Amino acid sequence: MADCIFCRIIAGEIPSNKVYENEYVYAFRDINPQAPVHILVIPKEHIASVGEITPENSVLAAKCMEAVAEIARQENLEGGFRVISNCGKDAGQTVPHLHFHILAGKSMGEKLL
Ligand code: DGP
Repeated sequence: MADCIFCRIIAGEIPSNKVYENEYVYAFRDINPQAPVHILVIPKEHIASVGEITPENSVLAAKCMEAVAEIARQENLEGGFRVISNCGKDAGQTVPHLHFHILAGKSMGEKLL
């Protein structure tokens, strides 16, 4: 989508700090990190959010999860990491292109909020 920031990052029109890439997935460091390690994993095909995952496109969500595991190995996140996907207004989603935040590098405790 021409007006999607993350589609433009995938296309190389907006610079990003790439962490990982394969045929289906692109991953890069968040511009506004909220943990010492903060990586965004996105499908190369535009899907607006988790709420738009269907039987036809769910393989791309699975590819994102495979990439999360690969990135965790690559970035040596043996201490653990958190994966978050904000979906819609109440969750604070600001970019309407499916993305999974990988947060790591500090102890986050047991509570999610
Ligand atoms: P969310 O609130 O879940 O929609 O998170 C969107 C994230 O995307 C937010 O943490 C900041 C990040 N972000 C937005 N624009 C850019 C950008 O142009 N480059 C990078 N690297 N990250 C961005």
